[in-house]
Amino acid sequence: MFESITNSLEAVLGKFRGKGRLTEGNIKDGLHEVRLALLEADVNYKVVKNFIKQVTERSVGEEVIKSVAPGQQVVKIVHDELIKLMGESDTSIPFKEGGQTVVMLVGLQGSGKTTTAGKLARLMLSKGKKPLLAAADIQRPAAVEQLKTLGRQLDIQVYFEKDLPPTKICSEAIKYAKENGHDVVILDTAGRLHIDNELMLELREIKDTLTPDQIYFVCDAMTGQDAVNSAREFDEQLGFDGVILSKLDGDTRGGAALSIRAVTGKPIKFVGIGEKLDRLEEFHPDRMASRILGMGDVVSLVERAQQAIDFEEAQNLSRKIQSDTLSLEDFLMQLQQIKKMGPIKEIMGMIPGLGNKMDGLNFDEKQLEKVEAIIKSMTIQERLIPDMINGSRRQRVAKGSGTTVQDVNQLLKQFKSMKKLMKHFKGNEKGLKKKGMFPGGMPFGKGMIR
Ligand SMILES: Nc1nc2c(ncn2[C@@H]2O[C@H](COP(=O)(O)OP(=O)(O)O)[C@@H](O)[C@H]2O)c(=O)[nH]1
Ligand SMILES: [Mg+2]
Repeated sequence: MFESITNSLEAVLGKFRGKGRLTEGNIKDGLHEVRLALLEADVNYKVVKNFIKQVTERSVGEEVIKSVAPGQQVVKIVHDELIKLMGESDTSIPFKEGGQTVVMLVGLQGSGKTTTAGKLARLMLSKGKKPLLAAADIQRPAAVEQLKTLGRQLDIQVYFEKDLPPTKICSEAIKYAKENGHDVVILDTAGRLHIDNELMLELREIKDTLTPDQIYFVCDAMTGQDAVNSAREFDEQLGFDGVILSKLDGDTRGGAALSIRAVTGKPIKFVGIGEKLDRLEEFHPDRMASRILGMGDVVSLVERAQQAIDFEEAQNLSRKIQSDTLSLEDFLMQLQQIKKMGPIKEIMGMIPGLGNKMDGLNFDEKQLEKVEAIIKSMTIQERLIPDMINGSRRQRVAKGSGTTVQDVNQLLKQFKSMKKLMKHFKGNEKGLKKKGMFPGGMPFGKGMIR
């Protein structure tokens, strides 16, 4: 999902992240590239124009927060504006108290209406509803059979009557629902390859006769701007309450997801992410923005870091690393700051590129506590000059921290190799800074946060 837009935005924003200082000039250059990336993703050009304007205003105007690198801040602004673009999350289906809630699905042929009808019915079933599906697409002979097959899979009834016009099928279905205790009726209507008068007349007749409670426009995310244009047409000619974006699993560019709300003013309620009936998800703009930026959840990470990490202290540390005077005391402080950010596993999961590789890995929080206990059992002098911790001192520290001498040995060894690693980076300070998640490239142990 979104591979291509993610790759291009990642490249552009990566350049921002490397920058120590932002000027109006380099913000403009960078955002020019963001603009190209969005256009390439088939985002509506008016939407792009407005988007860049918003981001520029905020980036140039925003006061630089002390504890976050300026480049990170731009990423956060782009992220926030992406969310705004997709609007407030609105995934509710307003069900009527008593009586039948009628949901009508409309859209072009092949956009995914029938599949979505099945998915919605399944979802409603899981919410304790008793849905009825109505097969009102008599345009394609196979369409009724397709819906019936889905109904059988779900054990949900499908209403159809031969030789009746679509409006009549729908009204009969609602009548049947009333008589048989169905509280929701989902109307699966016909589409055409293109919008034409005949289709609109048919849909308007159903709408005017039955006044459905909700009309959802189903469109194929993979068709990008075409989907957005047909959404606009349907909204103007028929009107609808929300969008269901199907085939997002095959969408590498994200253009429809990003523009449809801004163009129609209607929320995306659900997204289809596969052919199977359980592949329907609620649409959450914030999660979508993170996915599009391909950053795990770098934004929450920055937010947490803002809260937990003291910038002055971080700079101080960075200086110490560079002058090779990092002590176990500093290390302890780092550990405590990381702990403030939350459970390690959660933090790791937010790191771009690491997130999904974390499944199955078992992070032992206790290990961190052990390390903390060991360092706390050392005297200040020992923390500052670890080399002085000889055999008997190791025994004392182990006893004091409730660990073993092996544990103490291991920590001291790890600390030593970590320092060696940093010394190696010292000659290549730029590299370290670039790798660093935080100002000054503060490393968290052995390549833990990069
Ligand atoms: N990959 C994928 N395929 C989908 C999704 N939704 C629908 N499809 C496929 O798109 C094709 C057209 O769907 P259909 O429901 O018949 O569209 P309709 O003509 O609007 O009723 C079918 O082959 C579906 O399996 C989705 O979310 N992901
Ligand atoms: Mg269909």
